[in-house]
Amino acid sequence: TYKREELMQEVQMHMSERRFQHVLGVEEMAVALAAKYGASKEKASIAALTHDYAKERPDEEFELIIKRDGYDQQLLAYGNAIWHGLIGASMVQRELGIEDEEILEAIRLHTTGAAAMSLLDKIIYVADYIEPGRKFQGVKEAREIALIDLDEAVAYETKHTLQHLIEQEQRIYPKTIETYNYWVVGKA
Ligand code: DGI
Ligand code: FE
Ligand code: FE
Ligand code: FE
Repeated sequence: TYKREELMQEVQMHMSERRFQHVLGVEEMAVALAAKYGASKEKASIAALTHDYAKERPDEEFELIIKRDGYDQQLLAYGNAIWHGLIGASMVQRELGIEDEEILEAIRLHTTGAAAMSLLDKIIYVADYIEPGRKFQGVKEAREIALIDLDEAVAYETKHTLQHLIEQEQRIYPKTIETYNYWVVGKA
């Protein structure tokens, strides 16, 4: 196998028990979606287990990396919500030794999505939204759609997340808008 137990332990050490339970829920959902849509279950498992690996790192650590490693300095205007996947993927690579580019890309895109998403990217993006522990208005409908049409589930999640962010007057990351334009408005 791919040392799932070791990976789980490593991830568990870096987060609260509550968040770890979320990660296990995402894994369960991602593996189920991989089976349904014909993706690698092993890659789905690894990406799911590591997608929020960096979520509890201090802001100062992300800020240092953004300034040091040639990231777009506009990133400094955002926060952990945007940093933990995009920059977290590089921590997963360096600290957990995961070199599979498909897995790293799924981690990078798991919060914002993108216009161009691989099957694995979509699976992690959607699994994160509908894992069994999630409880919010609309999650039941999102789960139903995900079993029928993965692209529709990407669109549903994107639209509802953006609506929620706008209601809260949160700063919208350009990639989030790119995802909305492509998957909700139309594949122009
Ligand atoms: O890490 P999780 O809580 O499991 O979920 P996530 O990584 O999908 O999302 C983390 C947060 O990021 C969530 O509250 C929604 C938010 N988010 C998504 N797109 C944007 C965003 N926040 C801002 N400010 N801007 C965005 O474009
Ligand atoms: Fe996340
Ligand atoms: Fe998400
Ligand atoms: Fe998550």
